[in-house]
Amino acid sequence: MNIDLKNVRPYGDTLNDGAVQLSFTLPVPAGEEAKEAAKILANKMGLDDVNVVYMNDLGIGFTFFVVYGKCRHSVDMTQIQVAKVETEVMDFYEINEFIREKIGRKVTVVGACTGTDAHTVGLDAIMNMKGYAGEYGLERYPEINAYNLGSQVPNEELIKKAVEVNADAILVSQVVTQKNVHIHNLTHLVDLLDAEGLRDRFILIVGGPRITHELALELGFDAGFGAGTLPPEVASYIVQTLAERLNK
Ligand code: B12
Repeated sequence: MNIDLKNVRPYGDTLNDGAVQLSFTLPVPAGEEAKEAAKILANKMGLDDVNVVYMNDLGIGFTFFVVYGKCRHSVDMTQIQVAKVETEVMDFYEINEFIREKIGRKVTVVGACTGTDAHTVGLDAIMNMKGYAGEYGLERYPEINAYNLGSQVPNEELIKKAVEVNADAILVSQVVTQKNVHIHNLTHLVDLLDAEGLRDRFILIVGGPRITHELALELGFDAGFGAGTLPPEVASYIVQTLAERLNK
């Protein structure tokens, strides 16, 4: 199939037909007027041939819609550049073998949900023994010493622990982004590390559903991992980066 990468459009039935499905809720009671409002809104969003295929009265003056339409926009893929973690992802066994061969000692990591953030599920997915989505967490790796400090850890405490156990990597989780609290928190951590002359001592990683590698780099971190990250992706990045630094 010949895809024009300069003009990529959504695909439904035939190439470039622009077919899109969209769902949203409007704060108005269900009815013909609400349906028309949904149509007009979808059209304003860039959809032609809008069809409201589902309307559900949520019972409290709110209505949920599913609409189909044809998106009139396209994107030029050839102009897109995204900062992303480039290291090759290895599996559990390859990572442990890599550590034995290329690093020759155990790798130590310290992780925490910092500031006021109490969302531990994401960090646990990466660090916990039992792991996530069929992948073991870092605590399960025989060649990794993993310290999970849990939730609401002050940046000062995280740094103190990282220094105490001579960590190779610091793993920060930030899930809440209201009022940019994650930006303040992450910037504060980097500032503290800089002030204490410790920034280059650690591989500094941040993860969370709203985190991108690009944002992490902007904030002075080495890498950022977003939604759906798996433990071996993080472990692969840590060990390859560490081996590179040790061999410099
Ligand atoms: C469970 C949950 C809670 C639980 C948390 C329990 C716990 N022990 O974690 C409780 C009930 C305590 C809670 C409280 C709150 N929550 Co809450 N919560 C959620 C919920 C439903 C799921 C989060 C989750 O567990 N996801 C599953 C994990 C596996 O995914 P993940 O976090 O994205 O992690 C993956 C990646 O991001 C990445 N990752 C994450 N961390 C790290 C770290 C590293 C180092 C790496 C490499 C990767 C990585 O890897 C993970 C695996 O792939 C979300 C909504 C949602 N559906 O996402 C809201 C949500 C996160 N909560 C929200 C809010 C607002 C709150 C409260 C402020 C509500 C309130 N007003 O009290 C409080 C804040 C508490 C606090 N002080 O932090 C908002 C955040 C909005 C925002 N962007 O700021 C959300 C998005 C809900 C919403 N739509 O409004 N919450």
